[in-house]
Amino acid sequence: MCLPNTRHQVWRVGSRGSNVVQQLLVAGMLDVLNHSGSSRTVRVPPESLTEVKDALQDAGIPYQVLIHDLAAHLQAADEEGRERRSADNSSCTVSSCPAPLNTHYMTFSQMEWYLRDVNTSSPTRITVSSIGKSVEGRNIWLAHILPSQPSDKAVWLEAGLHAREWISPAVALHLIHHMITNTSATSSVDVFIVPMANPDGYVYTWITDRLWRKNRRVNGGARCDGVDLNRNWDSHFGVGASNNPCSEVYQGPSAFSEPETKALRDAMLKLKDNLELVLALHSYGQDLLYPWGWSTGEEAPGKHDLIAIGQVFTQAVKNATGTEYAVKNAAEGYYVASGATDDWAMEALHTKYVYTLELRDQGRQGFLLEPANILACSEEIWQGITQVIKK
Ligand code: 0X9
Ligand code: ZN
Repeated sequence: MCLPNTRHQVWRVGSRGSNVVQQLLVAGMLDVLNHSGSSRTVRVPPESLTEVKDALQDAGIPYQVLIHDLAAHLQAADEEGRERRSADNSSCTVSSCPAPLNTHYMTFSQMEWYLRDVNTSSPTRITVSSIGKSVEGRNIWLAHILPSQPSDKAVWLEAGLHAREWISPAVALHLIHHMITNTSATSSVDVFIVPMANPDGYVYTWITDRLWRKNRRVNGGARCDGVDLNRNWDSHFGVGASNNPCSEVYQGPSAFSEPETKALRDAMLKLKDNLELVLALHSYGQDLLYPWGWSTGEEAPGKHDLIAIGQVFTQAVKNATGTEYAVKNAAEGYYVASGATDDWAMEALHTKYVYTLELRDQGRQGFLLEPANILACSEEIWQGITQVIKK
């Protein structure tokens, strides 16, 4: 059997290589696994090994092979995980899950069991509904956590848009749980949470390829599947993204070509006038990114308030667990990339406080973050969000 990522390698590319790396990413020749720090860690598929090596050598950029066969590496890591998982006593039983899991990541089915259970058991606190279906027909669930008094303020949280960033939906589910068990913190706002915005991609990371990022669109006529849902929103569509279906940052044939982004857009548009905060949960980096992401040349409206409230958030996180998050501009701190949730919310909805939150860690485990982080990561983000909501 040929596993995905067989003979893919992971390389560390020297600090001056970010422009070349960006070009190779857009050309579909590699996948960037980190975005901050001095060097870039990239996954290089076997068919591009020579071209990537030549491009780096031509530019005089040093690189180092960190992992020679990613499939073998992931399999070894999974075996360790499997042993640990079997030692865990899961609180989900077949088709029921009364609380989100702390000791391991949840499958999409387990997430659905949990959402169905809370919807039934806490009808005065939460309403769960489907806002649309994915390419493969899975539901995109929206949890509306109800305030205890009528409110005209709303907060929107999106999670799981990138399939491999497993900590994002895990934290979103814990936030839902905090909000329905600790009613006072969000008693005066309507909170809307989409805990899993890309269910097909997520299922694919469980079954086939743990490092899958995009959705599962079959790109007619192309060799490669998937659209990067954080390049598919109608905000400066196509800037800092790729029109090559084989790229990890493939923007899709047109803005909102994907049912997942359309469903999110339509649900957000209904709340437009009340939305005060939009937060997109991603990983990793421990950074709170504010717009714009599409350009380094223009300042986002209310930039100083975005930074000030961002600092309230990062300070609360630090007070909770000691974890350091940094407030950065998306384009300057990471890279120029358009068509993302954050820029669209700011541009089209005029929401004042819009961020992309890159959760734990800073790259030691990266996308393969140990589930032992779920509880503490959720707790610190919960503290950050409650402090921001109070302001
Ligand atoms: O590249 C992204 O979509 C985000 N980083 S991730 O590693 N989770 O993929 C950052 C998006 C920041 N926002 C914009 N560039 N607009
Ligand atoms: Zn992401």
